[in-house]
Amino acid sequence: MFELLAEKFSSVIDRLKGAKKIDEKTLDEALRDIRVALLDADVHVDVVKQFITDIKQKFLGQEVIKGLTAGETIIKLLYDETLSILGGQEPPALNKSEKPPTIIMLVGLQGTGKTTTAGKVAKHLKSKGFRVGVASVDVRRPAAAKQLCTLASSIDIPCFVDEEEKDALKLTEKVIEDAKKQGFSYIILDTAGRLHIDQELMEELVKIKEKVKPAEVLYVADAMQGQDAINTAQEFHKAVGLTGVILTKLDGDARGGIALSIRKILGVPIKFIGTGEKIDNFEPFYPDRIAQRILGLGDIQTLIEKMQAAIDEEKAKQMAEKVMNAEFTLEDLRDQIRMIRSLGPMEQILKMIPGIGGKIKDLKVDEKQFVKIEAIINSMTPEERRKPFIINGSRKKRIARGSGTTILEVNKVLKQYEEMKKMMKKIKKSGKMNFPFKLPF
Ligand SMILES: Nc1nc2c(ncn2[C@@H]2O[C@H](COP(=O)(O)OP(=O)(O)OP(=O)(O)O)[C@@H](O)[C@H]2O)c(=O)[nH]1
Ligand SMILES: [Mg+2]
Repeated sequence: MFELLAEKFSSVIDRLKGAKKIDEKTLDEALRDIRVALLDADVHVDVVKQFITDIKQKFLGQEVIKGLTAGETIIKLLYDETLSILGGQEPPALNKSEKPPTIIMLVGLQGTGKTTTAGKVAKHLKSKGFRVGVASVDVRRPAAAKQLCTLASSIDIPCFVDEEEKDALKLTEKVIEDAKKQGFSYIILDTAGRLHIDQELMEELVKIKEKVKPAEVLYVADAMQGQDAINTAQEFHKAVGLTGVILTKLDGDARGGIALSIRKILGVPIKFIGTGEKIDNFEPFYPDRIAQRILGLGDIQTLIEKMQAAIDEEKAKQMAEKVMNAEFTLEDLRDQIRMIRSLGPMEQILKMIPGIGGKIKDLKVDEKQFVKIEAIINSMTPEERRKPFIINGSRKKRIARGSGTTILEVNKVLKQYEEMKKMMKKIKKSGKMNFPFKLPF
């Protein structure tokens, strides 16, 4: 899946990559190719239109991203926009009922993979430690109940059916009542497939929904079905009210347009994907993985690293300038502490420095000390942080109270800061750093 899109995108990306300048004509050409690729992949025409307009507007309305060329900026925008139509970075969570069991109802056209998916969802939740049961209210197909229970027993999950009951609503009442007595966290409810949009069958689904009050009504969509599936999904959404989508058969060689369209068109997220017939061929929907598959994983990672490097370099430069101008304020001290602490525990960081590692076997760094320094600086007003000389007795008292420390400790931080500043002046004068370099705390 997505090979076709990936191929087309990568040829556009290769063309853009090196470009330092991009005029509107080049941009339009690239976007035209992308538009054709998306339409060929069966992405909904409204989604394609919006995608192209957004990228063009964003590119023309912003500066080139720091650290990237103009071409790379477009690639980054393509990635961001793809990610956004897929639903952001993280897989969306499952809705839960206020009190258990949470009922997850699966609906959709015939043969899209509802029953298989019921087993997959059950196994997924069971592997997370939940007690799960499955139930079938499919009265259309005689073998439907058996199919679900066979699948459930293969993964050791209780199955609730009643092959005698032919009335869907009565059946619903019965199986759900039975299942609820078992103290499950989740019950997955498999429903009968509908071949066409059939008013009567839709009403039946609505009634089942009213009866069981599911936290999720998930539309099981076959990714190989293209545009038609989207139109049907809209009908389902209108009639029954969906909370999300599960895309099945993503392992097929179809064009994959539905993955890029369905969330935008329905306004509900894709929660899981099925990637094969086996019960383990199933995973939460990670928009970033799909976006990277379409645009080329390597390309995106390189871009992100380049941006990161540009940002870090910029920060380091600013800091060095401040040091050289001896403008180092308490705010800068706090930033530095935060930065160092974000790297990990202090002892480990110090041990990684060549020449220090072996010598400080017994070194104990009191991490709490850093927390305290931060709290003290946080309790100062911005003016105090920039001009510490204004901090008199009553201000010290307020800062100590605000940070849960003592005046003594506030004094200590101010002294340490002064020492650091002095040290920096020295570095500036001599132009070099003297070792051993002693941290004042
Ligand atoms: N390749 C592939 N096949 C799948 C996937 N999910 C389901 N299938 C297959 O699709 C076919 C139909 O699956 P079912 O689970 O019976 O579909 P259903 O929606 O319950 O069908 P009805 O109850 O008749 O509406 C089976 O052959 C499954 O093995 C998937 O993610 N990938
Ligand atoms: Mg079925």
